[in-house]
Amino acid sequence: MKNKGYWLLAVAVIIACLIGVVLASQVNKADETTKTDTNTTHSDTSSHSTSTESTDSGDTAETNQVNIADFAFTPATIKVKLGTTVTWTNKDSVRHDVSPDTESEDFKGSELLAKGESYKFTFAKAGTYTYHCTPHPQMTATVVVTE
Ligand SMILES: [Cu+2]
Repeated sequence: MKNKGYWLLAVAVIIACLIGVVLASQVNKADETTKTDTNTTHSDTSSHSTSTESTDSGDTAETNQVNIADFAFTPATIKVKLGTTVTWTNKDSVRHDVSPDTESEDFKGSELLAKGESYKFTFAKAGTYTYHCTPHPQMTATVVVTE
């Protein structure tokens, strides 16, 4: 009698597991479809916004002034002529720096800049220089130096 009870229990557990697996797979499928749906709408809106951004002012600004504010370098990409001195000014109360992804004589990084402090560097060699902020590596930007 006891054995029968165990068997029933075992069968019930197996059935419950199977139902669980079937339900889970259905839920996953439903999730995947909703995910792909939202993805397509997201990519739609993002492509729209990027196109409006590029028509407004362009992602690349021809300026030698870069503001560091709200945890971002603005403009993120600047284009300057050879021999230009670029000035970065920190407007955040948090300290930031200008740290070249590849440190060299062509682009030397700054110390940490407190609020209101500036860093100047004169580019003497053409090239595309990417840089970031050491304490906040998600802050990235680019200087394009043309002949
Ligand atoms: Cu920073």
